[in-house]
Amino acid sequence: MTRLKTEDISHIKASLDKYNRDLIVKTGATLGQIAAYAAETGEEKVCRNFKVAVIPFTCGRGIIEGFTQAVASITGFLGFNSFVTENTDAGGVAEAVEKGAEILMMADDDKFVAINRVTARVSDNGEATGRGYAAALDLMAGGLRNRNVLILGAGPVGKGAALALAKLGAKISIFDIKPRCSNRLAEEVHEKTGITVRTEGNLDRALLVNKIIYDATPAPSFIHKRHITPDTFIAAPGIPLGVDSEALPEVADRLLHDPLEIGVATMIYDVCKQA
Ligand code: PYL
Repeated sequence: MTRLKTEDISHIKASLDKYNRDLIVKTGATLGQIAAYAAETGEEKVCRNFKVAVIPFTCGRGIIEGFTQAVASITGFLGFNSFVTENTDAGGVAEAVEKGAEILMMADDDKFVAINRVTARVSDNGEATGRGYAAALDLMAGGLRNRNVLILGAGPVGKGAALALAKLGAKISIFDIKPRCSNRLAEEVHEKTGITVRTEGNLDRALLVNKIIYDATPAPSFIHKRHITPDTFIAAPGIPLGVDSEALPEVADRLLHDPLEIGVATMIYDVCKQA
């Protein structure tokens, strides 16, 4: 998971309304409806009485200016009473509990989690992002059952995507720059779902053959104009964007891409949905 920069997220709060309208045009669903679909619940079954605290963590490479504020703006946009704690780290956790927050959200360099203190539900950003984008791609492409989907990247997001896409009935192939990682993910998907997943060895060929592409890699600008056709759909969670600047105009209206929104929305619905 590439570490976000302030400039990747500083626009989020001001652009959530436009981002949501863009999602409706592309998928027919709002950010909340996509999160509900990914969390396998209904918007009406998500408890918005829970208070959300987002806690800055200074460990490792430290605070990303604007990160906790961006997260709180997304959960606030979805109707949750949300705040960023004044204190960081352990002090921030204590402050969150003292201020009556049931939902705690925090990120160090390796993990970004949402925790429901009341129900003990936990959601991890990597897996939730993978599942949230799979749900959005299913809606944007008009259903993925029995359709070929190429997953690029066998990390936490790619794994979340593969398991979610298998559940949606897609015919999955996986490419990772390390073939052993592709093979390991294919084995894990088969063990957990019984579905056989193909592995791809040649990236360029895979991009030319597949029309539905899920870019779960941290690589920039490797999807080129020659890979794009009018039937191409791309899900591209996170930063940087794998689609290069020449290809972007060719697929912009069939591309899902954001630094945080769908992942955070899926996380908060995961931990606030009624049993
Ligand atoms: C969770 C994001 C999604 C993509 N990359 C992940 C990332 O940037 N992780 C690091 C987050 C650090 C946050 C910092 C703070 O401001 O609290 N500890």
